Amino acid sequence: MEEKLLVDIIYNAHITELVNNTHEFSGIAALNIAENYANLWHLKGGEVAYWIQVIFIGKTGYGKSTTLNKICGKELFKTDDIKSCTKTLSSALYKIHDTKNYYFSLCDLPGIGESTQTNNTYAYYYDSILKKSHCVVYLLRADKRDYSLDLQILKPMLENNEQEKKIMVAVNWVDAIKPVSLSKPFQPNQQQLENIEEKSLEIQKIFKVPQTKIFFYSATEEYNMDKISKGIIGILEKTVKHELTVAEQKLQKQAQFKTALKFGGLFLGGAAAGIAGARLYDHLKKKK
Ligand SMILES: Nc1nc2c(ncn2[C@@H]2O[C@H](COP(=O)(O)OP(=O)(O)O)[C@@H](O)[C@H]2O)c(=O)[nH]1
Ligand SMILES: [Mg+2]
Repeated sequence: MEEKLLVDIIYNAHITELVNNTHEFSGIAALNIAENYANLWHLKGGEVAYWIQVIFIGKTGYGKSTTLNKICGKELFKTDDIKSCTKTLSSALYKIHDTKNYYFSLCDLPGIGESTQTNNTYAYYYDSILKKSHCVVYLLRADKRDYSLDLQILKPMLENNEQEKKIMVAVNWVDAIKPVSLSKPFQPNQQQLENIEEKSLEIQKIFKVPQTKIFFYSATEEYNMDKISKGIIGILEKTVKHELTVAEQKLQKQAQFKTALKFGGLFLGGAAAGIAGARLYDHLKKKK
């Protein structure tokens, strides 16, 4: 079927820029992208690109853009953008190969919860987004109790056996949980911690999602941002496994032919990629 997803590329840089700001992402520079349909995107001007995609979904005002900006280390995504009723993805695109069109994409999906006629019509849309993403960060708010829209969007995603492994639930606005803590930098007080625990149980029950997939944080207070990045990496280690396995097979084949290809070269990337790449790679080998 013809791919109808459109991406607005709002920023383009090399992966080292992202890694310099979010160290947890160092292994991403080492990802080897399979040139298959799931990873394929068409660039303006007819060029094709292959990319690993992380997408942020959540109701307007929950902090998607703020979170993405913290990860990127720049104000790339407009915050408080209430009128973003387009259904277009906005992407910050980071190049992870010197010659090939291989990228890592951080994507913002605006517009959720602004239209009343939504959901059945968009079920197909969300499904195709899921298929084209390797990690879905679904945002909730720690200080809100209305899950009706999230039940319509997130729950079906979690019930999809093929796609469920891609999803993590990021619960933002932890600082706004009662009773509000006055400490600077923000640290939750004892009662907040208890309320976070209660909230976690509630989310586990409502969405039938395991605790290991739920991450509490605050984007503005920069509390637990590292947990979010590590959560993303944890998911990519599973969902991009195919690509890494293919890379490993290639490596073995080439070793048989006694080519002088260096390990680091096969796994792409600059100097930073080597160690982190090997780590990710070892980790996956151990899992087998
Ligand atoms: N108190 C608090 N405010 C936040 C937090 N995260 C985002 N915000 C604020 O929420 C508003 C909407 O954020 P934005 O990133 O535009 O949400 P988006 O619509 O999901 O992209 C902005 O004014 C942010 O400063 C948070 O963790 N705590
Ligand atoms: Mg936004």
